[in-house]
Amino acid sequence: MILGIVGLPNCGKTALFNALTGGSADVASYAQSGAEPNVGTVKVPDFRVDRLSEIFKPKKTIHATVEVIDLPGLPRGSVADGARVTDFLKRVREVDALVHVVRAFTDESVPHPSGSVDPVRDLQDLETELMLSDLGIIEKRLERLDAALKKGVERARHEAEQKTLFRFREALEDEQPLRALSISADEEKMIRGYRFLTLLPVIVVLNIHEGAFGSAETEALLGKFRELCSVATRTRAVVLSAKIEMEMAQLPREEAKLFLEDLGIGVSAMELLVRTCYDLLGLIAFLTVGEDEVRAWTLRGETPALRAAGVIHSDIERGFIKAEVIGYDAFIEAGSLTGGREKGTLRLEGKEYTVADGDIINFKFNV
Ligand SMILES: Nc1nc2c(ncn2[C@@H]2O[C@H](COP(=O)(O)OP(=O)(O)O)[C@@H](O)[C@H]2O)c(=O)[nH]1
Ligand SMILES: [Mg+2]
Repeated sequence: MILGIVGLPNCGKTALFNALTGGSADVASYAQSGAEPNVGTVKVPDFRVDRLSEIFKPKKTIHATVEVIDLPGLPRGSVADGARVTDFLKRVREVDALVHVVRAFTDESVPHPSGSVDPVRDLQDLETELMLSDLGIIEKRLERLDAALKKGVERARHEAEQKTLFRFREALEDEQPLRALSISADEEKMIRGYRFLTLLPVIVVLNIHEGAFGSAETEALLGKFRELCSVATRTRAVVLSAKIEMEMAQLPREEAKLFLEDLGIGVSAMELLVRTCYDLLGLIAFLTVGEDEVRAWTLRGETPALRAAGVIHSDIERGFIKAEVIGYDAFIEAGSLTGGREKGTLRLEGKEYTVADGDIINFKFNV
């Protein structure tokens, strides 16, 4: 899972990156330097892993992880400008979801590229850049399709693609992101290679001033953003202060928790974003346990046991025999795997079994 942090320059992308990864990349300097983007790893918080680790006392405890890339700022007009966005476009094609940071904090010492703080405008400005990027790809492809159709090669396939791209172009010209469209499985396959940016799920982060938590203004703004972002278009809006969170990420865990509570912030930015991301992408975790290792693995929801096995190792998928499964809660209730077996809550499942969030699984395989 890779999250790409996007936004206009100076909106707090690098500050958020540092908050998420506990890193200390230079704020503000990257946009100008043209260096490689910051890349980091976030450990997915999961109390079940912590508890299982206490019970099994394994040699290794491994949480699931999410990769984060702090992408170059995308100023207004940059897609039309071409050259300035090559670096951005190259890196953004790797990501599974976007974290779109929108500046809502005021700070005289931090210049705003558009001269004033206006979150709704900025949200639309960046979205426009993404739409223009997709539109550019579509226009180019349509020209080629036109040429191919004139030659009469693979007519049916090319016509089908053209029809889809016409529909996409119309939506974009109507200022609708592609993720708002319903796309058939066939179309999905046809266009996968283009990696359209407005097809990616988006978490919109309202980056507010550290003193603005819970204020009427913040609530109103969040309400407005929630209206603009909807589940149907695979977009969620959250609010945080990247600057505070960045400082917090440098503190010992307990201290950070107290500090956040003092400020009236329930969960850290890292937890908030990871949770929102799992929810938005329909991700779940299953667990493996033992004396050697307690570990969490990430899966898309609705995944059969056979594919889950493949997430651990292709050999386990290839030689799959059965999965021994017990839910986390049932395990805690039974006190042990043996206890679960006696109660019948630990059971054998086959290849087709749909893995549930929190399942503790032991795969039986033979290669
Ligand atoms: N006051 C305040 N300043 C912030 C906040 N987030 C970022 N900044 C400041 O804004 C400047 C630009 O932040 P940076 O993360 O480098 O922005 P980027 O260009 O989007 O990566 C830095 O000086 C940050 O310290 C915030 O929530 N509050
Ligand atoms: Mg930056």
